[in-house]
Amino acid sequence: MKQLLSAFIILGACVHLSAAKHVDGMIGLKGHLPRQRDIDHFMKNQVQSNNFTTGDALKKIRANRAADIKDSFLHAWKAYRKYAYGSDEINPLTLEPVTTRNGWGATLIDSLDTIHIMGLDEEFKEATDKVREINFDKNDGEPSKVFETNIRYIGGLISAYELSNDKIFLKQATALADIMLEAFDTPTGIPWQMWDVQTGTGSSEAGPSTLNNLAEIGTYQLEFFRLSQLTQDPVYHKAAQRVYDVMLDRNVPKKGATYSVPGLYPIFIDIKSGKFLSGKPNLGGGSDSFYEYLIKTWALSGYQLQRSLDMWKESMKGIKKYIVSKGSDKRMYMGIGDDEGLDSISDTFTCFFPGTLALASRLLNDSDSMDLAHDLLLSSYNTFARMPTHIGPENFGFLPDGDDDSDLLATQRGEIKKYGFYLDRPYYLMRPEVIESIFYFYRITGDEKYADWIWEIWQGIKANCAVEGGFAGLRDVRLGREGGLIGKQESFVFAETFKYLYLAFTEPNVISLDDYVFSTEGHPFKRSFSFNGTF
Ligand code: DMJ
Repeated sequence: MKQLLSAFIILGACVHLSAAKHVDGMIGLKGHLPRQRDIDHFMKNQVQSNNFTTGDALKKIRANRAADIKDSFLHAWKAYRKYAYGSDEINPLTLEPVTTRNGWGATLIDSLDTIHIMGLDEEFKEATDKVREINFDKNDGEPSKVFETNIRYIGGLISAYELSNDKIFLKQATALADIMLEAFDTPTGIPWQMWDVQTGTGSSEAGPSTLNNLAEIGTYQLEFFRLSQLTQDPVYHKAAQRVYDVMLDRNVPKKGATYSVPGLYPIFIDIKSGKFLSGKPNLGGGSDSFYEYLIKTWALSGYQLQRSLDMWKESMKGIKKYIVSKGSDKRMYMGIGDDEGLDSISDTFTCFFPGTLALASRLLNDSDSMDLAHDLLLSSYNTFARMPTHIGPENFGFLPDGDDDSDLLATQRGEIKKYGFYLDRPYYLMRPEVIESIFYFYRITGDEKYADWIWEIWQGIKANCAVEGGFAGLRDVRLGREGGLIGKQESFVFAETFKYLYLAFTEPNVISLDDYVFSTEGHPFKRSFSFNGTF
């Protein structure tokens, strides 16, 4: 599928619109290119605050906190290094290596940029040598998720290259992306959900073989854009943009159908027809990073990918109207909804959204969105802050303001009264989303209060999740360690959870939001202000 395409000059007097549409995804939803004066306007909108509190005492506290988090990261890394080096994960309770994602070393690669940012030079050098040995042509023999391969491996390698400039990472990212492009060779160009590297066949995790979901078709645009830029080969960007072409071309919002609100997409899609199937729109698992990548891809491209911005704006209208809902505790929640009504259930995945919305509000200079982002941050943080462990559940429900609570169980009513929400799935898997959103608020406002929130959550994580093999999950965040531990430590613990924890206490110019865009897996990619539409 890989083919060489000559570079196109997109901007300028001799723009060839139809070619641009097919090659670069540069045409906006309504067929327009960004205007230079819009780009100039967005360039002025600084993301990070200029108002961070200074002073020696605070500096010392923050440095101690950063050092504490780094020590714990190192503790987990050393356990992985000792018992499971080069495998995808370590079971933090049994200390056994676990193969979950092709067996190429998901934790090794997902951790690289955090190791670099923390200044762990020896560990970085050793890990680099290990990366050199990986052969992506072979795997453990099991089909694996294309989405996860992209966000953890390709994203991790690109980011390691961004920070270290070591060409091995770009070489390996390209080698792997070339293999994964085969998974986009479908009747529509929308990728398979699962890909078997050995046999070169696609499948779905469950249900009909051509089933995929919104997040897993729409979370390539950032990595593939950056890879195209770095390699000067548009093939990756073109494949990722084609997903948008097809989903927009073949689906028209229609009342009474699964896709009824413009910009709010159902979760499930058939990759063969390119048609949406079912699954009420939401911002949680199965959908989340699709929306996240609209605004981030636009920002990463130096404001050139106008269609992504148009899609984001359209989605925002639907999100504000049908997904965001006031709870009985007067906090604003993110439910599951469309013009047929709202399900008042949410999950911790949705909690990435306040941070992304705050970022968008700074990029677009839109203070109304900042207010909403803050309201949503409060309910997200509350799911952690109200627990005795300072750690929130995987899934939670709320009662829309003014609704009758008679459908709820007595325990749920009791929890709503006590916490403002009830716990639906009470476990915790060291997920980063709440910390991530608070991190954005810290960097955007400069308000030390947010760093303190992160520190409080970190105290809960350290007290409840730290074990010999790293950091385990909790069965019940109400009970903490006493309620039982889960022997699972996903690679995102190293890529995201520890990165956001640490960056809340470094100097704010370390991986500034004005210089980098974080991928959904927490991998920073350099923003390209000079990008002119040409690879
Ligand atoms: C991460 O792998 C990514 O953030 C992904 O988009 C969904 N969430 C997990 C962590 O919870």
